[in-house]
Amino acid sequence: MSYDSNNIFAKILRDEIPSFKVYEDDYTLAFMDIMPQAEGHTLVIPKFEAETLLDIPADELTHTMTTVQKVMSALKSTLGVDGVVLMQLNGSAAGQTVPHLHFHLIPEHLSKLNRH
Ligand code: DGP
Repeated sequence: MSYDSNNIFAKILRDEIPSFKVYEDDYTLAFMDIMPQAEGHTLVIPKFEAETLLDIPADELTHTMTTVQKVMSALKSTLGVDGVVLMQLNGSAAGQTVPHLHFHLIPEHLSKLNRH
């Protein structure tokens, strides 16, 4: 499938629309999700033009996962969260709404489990 360079995350990568960036390097960008499922909900994306996990070469994926690991570590230490959900959707049938590969990092607190 051909990559749509007008998708919203491509525009964020080109700084055509604003985002709250938390980490950036030559290969990846991490920024806050505009519709957070929890405080600190962060998205990590490769700069490589991939629509889904099936469209990214292994070396680019390695860079992306390295950033996922760094951001997860930062979320744990700065927010003091107890765990982080890593979520990644491929294709509209799976719920993917933005056609640029992205990883959701959703912080979780143990106290949430204790709420009845
Ligand atoms: P998904 O369903 O996995 O494709 O999730 C897409 C996520 O992207 C969703 O949680 C909301 C977020 N999102 C959509 N548009 C924007 C935007 O313009 N800016 C930011 N920061 N996040 C966005």
